[in-house]
Amino acid sequence: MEDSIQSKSPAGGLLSHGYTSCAGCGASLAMRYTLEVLGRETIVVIAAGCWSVIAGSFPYSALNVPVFHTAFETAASVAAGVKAGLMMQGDTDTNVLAWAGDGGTFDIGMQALSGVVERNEDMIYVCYDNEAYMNTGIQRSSSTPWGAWTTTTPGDCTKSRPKKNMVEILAAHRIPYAATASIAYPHDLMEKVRKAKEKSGTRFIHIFTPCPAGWKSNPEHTIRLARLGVETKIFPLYEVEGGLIYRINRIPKGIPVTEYLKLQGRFRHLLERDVEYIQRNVDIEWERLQEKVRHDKL
Ligand SMILES: Cc1ncc(C[n+]2csc(CCOP(=O)(O)OP(=O)(O)O)c2C)c(N)n1
Ligand SMILES: [Mg+2]
Repeated sequence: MEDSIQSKSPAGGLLSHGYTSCAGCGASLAMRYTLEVLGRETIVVIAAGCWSVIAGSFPYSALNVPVFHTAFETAASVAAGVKAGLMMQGDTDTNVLAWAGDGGTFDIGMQALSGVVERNEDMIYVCYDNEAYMNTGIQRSSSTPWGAWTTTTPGDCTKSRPKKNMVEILAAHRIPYAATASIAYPHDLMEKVRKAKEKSGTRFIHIFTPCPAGWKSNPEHTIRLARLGVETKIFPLYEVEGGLIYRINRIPKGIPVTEYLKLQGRFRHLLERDVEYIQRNVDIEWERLQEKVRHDKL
């Protein structure tokens, strides 16, 4: 099989060796797995963020597919324009992949993304979520979880609001396909990209990508954290068809959240009661997600 995780060079040659991420960067693996499935006939539109740097600066590129580097807030609208241009040329085969971080998706790119989804523009949009504006020095985003330290939520002023639920917002748009994925489960992630590739309209994949620099974690723990995120129920793996039909792809082991939190310096200051608060909220959100699955079966 040409496109397999075991390929010698990352993404079957579409992601070159020597890309300039930090050690243990989860977002790099997310791109690798995504391109493994989408293949060479893909144009990637990258919003300002870590991936603007990881891909390299012109005339060099670590990606062996065409890349359109664009402004922070415009991944979705530029991807829609690229798709329109391809259609004008009669090209219906090339995949258009919008690629943005959590800041470029949950915050500043939200309006463009909402417009694209409402018009059901034909593209795959991937948000690689490292839960802060990492490229500019670890500022809080609306994806940063409650209680986390960032440079704009320092000391006693750690994040006091919960993480925004982006998949729910897109489900409310009745998006044809939305899914969560984690780099610790590459087969599930790649299956979701494959599913998205086969569909048309706007398809959204939210990938959980730990960041050692911003999470103050050991680069060796990136995959462990990506796995613990899922197994603690903090970041469940699920998909939504048509904004209405929910499917959970993996039943989490229900590992206590403390196992996940204790590997990260950004949570070092948390007291026991804070950890209990996080656990309670995780359990409530998990119950809510299960309700949505049950509701479909009625
Ligand atoms: C309008 C605008 N505001 C601010 C910036 C500076 N900026 C570039 S990347 C970035 C953070 C990106 O965060 P995210 O989307 O989460 O990606 P990450 O850096 O974490 O990969 C910021 C604030 C910009 N390029 N344009
Ligand atoms: Mg980010």
